[in-house]
Amino acid sequence: MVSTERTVPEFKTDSVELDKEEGLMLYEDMVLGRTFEDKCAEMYYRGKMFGFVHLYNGQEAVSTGVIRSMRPGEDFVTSTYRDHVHALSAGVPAKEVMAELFGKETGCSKGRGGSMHMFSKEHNLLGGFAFVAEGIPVATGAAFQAKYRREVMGDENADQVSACFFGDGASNNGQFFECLNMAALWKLPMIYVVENNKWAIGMAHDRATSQPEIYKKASVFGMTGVEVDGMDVLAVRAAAQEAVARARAGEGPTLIEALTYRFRGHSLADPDELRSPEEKEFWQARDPITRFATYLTEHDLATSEELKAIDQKIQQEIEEAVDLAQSSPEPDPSELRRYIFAEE
Ligand SMILES: Cc1ncc(C[n+]2csc(CCOP(=O)(O)OP(=O)(O)O)c2C)c(N)n1
Ligand SMILES: [Mg+2]
Repeated sequence: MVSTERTVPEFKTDSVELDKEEGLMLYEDMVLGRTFEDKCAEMYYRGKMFGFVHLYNGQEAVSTGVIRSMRPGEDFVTSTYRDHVHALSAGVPAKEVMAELFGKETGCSKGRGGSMHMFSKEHNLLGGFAFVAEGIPVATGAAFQAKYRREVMGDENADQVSACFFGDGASNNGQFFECLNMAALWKLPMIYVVENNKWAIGMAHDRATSQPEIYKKASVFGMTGVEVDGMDVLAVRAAAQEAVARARAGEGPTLIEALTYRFRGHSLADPDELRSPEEKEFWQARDPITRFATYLTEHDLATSEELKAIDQKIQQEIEEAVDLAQSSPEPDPSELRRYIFAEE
């Protein structure tokens, strides 16, 4: 089956309000994600990182569109094992994410986590999780504590929103349904973002679920569910802005289903032989970065020189991140058990 059959909802850009500064910020964030991960692939194949490494190429508009519509560093984010780009959008410096991938002490999880366990207290990134769907209850808990602080303990400043990112495969997991129930019941400030890239390793989404239109599952809980073109950062941003406003106003959670695609195999160890060339070409033609670059130039928000300058700046930043990762020390074996519990 070719996963091109479901019509992607068209997003009309007529009512989009976007100034140059924000346009360039969104572009830069997506380029950062893409360039960072292309470098990861290079470093992985050169034997610089170990274990499984899952890349996000193709899905950048989802991370950027949602996280950059929140208050990075203040609001909460949880991810999956495909977590590097969510960490970058949340503001974790590229050098800390790269060092973590190299298993170094300077990594955001002090080299103890690796690719699938990015964490940053400072940025309220509550983790990448290797277990499918594991971030969903964690983010739901973060949303619960914000609501509890605000409404029960009277802390006016506790208006944080939580977003959790997970895949189409994860949406068949029990934790998804349990958490949607609680979030709707208690009107939690939650945004559930399902990144439907049509595949769970080698399992086609349409073969694995009774209702492939995941956003419709929200209605069972009386929750708002929306589908968006996940290859269009402006469409994702519009859906996210509405969801953030709803959550912040105490009106409860939203389920956003972003229709997207990963341009690489499930992990860097996957030969990616199951997906058809036609399917890959269909989605490749919708590359969110090329598409947004065209939007910016056509709407006189940027020149191609300005975009090129951003590309070069990011390239430089990634080179510096690799240098730091290479030159940093590994964790000391005598500190093997350090950071298992929070330190005073
Ligand atoms: C609880 C659990 N079951 C099974 C696995 C093995 N596994 C790793 S990734 C994956 C597929 C998940 O697909 P999806 O949620 O669509 O995310 P994607 O990889 O497409 O981003 C599975 C089954 C796991 N990591 N955790
Ligand atoms: Mg998937």
